[in-house]
Amino acid sequence: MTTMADLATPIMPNWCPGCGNFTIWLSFKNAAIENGWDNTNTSIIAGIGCHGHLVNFTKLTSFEGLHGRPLPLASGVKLANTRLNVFVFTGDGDCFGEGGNHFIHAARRNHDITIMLHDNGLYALTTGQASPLTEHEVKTKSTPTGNPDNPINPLVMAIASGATFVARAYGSDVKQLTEIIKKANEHKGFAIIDILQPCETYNKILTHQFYQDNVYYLEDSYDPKNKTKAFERAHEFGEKKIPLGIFYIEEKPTLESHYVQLESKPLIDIPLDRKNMDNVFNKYL
Ligand SMILES: Cc1ncc(C[n+]2csc(CCOP(=O)(O)OP(=O)(O)O)c2C)c(N)n1
Ligand code: SF4
Repeated sequence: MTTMADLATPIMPNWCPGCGNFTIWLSFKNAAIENGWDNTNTSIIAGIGCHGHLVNFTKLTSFEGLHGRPLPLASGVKLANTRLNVFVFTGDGDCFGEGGNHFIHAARRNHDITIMLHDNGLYALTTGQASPLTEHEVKTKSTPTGNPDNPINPLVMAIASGATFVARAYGSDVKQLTEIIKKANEHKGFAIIDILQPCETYNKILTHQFYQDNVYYLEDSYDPKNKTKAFERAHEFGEKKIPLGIFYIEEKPTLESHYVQLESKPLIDIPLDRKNMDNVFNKYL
């Protein structure tokens, strides 16, 4: 059984008051407690940004990689130990700017990992520059006369790249986010949750109030197996029309399931054969 105390570290969060990261962190810990995730069965990997600080406050085996690189790290962790639940905490800059290329390839390979996208619509740690998810014409520190770029739609990008579980949540709806995290982890394959996360300090447009006024939940009758519909709904965004929920689910073999070497046990349980390693080293080094 995992408790809140088990997940605590001596380090206190250093996020700004009201930051949307707090409730994402809480939702993840709630899911961990409900599912018994601990150091023996779960690993968390973060990118660089305000979101990445989370690894310092959460007592689970963790790694904070280079900016934009949490996905290759997480895929490596999963390949080495397929028994682990592997979560990636990444920002919209980290995931789609510096890490955009990694995102496409991790999704198309259908690695069995869960991506928690802390989507605050800009680069927060570096004080509010435009990210690849910043809307066109929005003024930021790096785009004082309005963003000339067109944004990436993370849901559309995820479905098009081959992700097999694609959802969106509002970070302050702890109940819904906790449920979606559990479902994303249960799903066998590449799961991404686009988490709408207000940045109190630098984003004066995508605020708590804005989301509270404009989000709604996908209808019970919505079928997440319909890819065409998923693309259609993923394009909805604006006043009174920001849908939340699970947009797309596809059952498909994971990358890890294709390796016969991983069928009986994880790689970490197979002892290194020194003789074979020497053959490899002698041949290539
Ligand atoms: C290769 C590289 N480029 C740029 C930086 C500087 N940098 C550090 S954090 C950051 C922004 C992070 O933004 P995001 O991923 O959206 O996370 P947030 O801070 O919003 O949570 C940048 C540009 C870096 N550390 N490494
Ligand atoms: S700068 Fe924004 S994202 Fe970073 S801790 Fe402060 S409110 Fe949160």
